[in-house]
Amino acid sequence: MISPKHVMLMFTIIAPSAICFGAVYRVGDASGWHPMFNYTKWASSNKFHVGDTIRFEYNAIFHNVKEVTEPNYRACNGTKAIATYFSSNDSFTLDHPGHRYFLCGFPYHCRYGQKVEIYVVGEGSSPSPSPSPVTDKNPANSASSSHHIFRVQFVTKYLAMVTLVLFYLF
Ligand SMILES: [Cu+2]
Repeated sequence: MISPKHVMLMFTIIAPSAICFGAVYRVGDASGWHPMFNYTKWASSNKFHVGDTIRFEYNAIFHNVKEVTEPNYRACNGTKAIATYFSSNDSFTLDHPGHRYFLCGFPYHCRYGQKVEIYVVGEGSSPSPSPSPVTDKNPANSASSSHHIFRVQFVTKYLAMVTLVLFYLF
């Protein structure tokens, strides 16, 4: 039998978890990863937290992803990249706070806008609101749906765990 106490307990456990699970952002949303897109504007319209994931999707014949230092980002210099990725679907978990810099290493692509700076805020800084309201602003945005799927997966796993705990407690 489920008493109000049990319901309260479940909410106490679930409520904080709903805002802690990492969101998944497709870089450029529906536009993906290519030149002639304002990734600075895109990045500033999202708030990235430790634990979130960013995903670059592109045609590997025409593009790649290079993580670079800040000076090389400013200079669009991909020759001394920290790492280069070219799978056409590269995900990065934002595992620490701070700035990360990515660009496309194909000639002139960075100069035409194919570069993105990601600022990651720490877990401890300000109670993180769910980023969904931001991504939901654009209904044509495919990223919000994939992002949502991820969240649902996590919540489902978490619910299973909570059910197990409750089973042992009561
Ligand atoms: Cu490119």
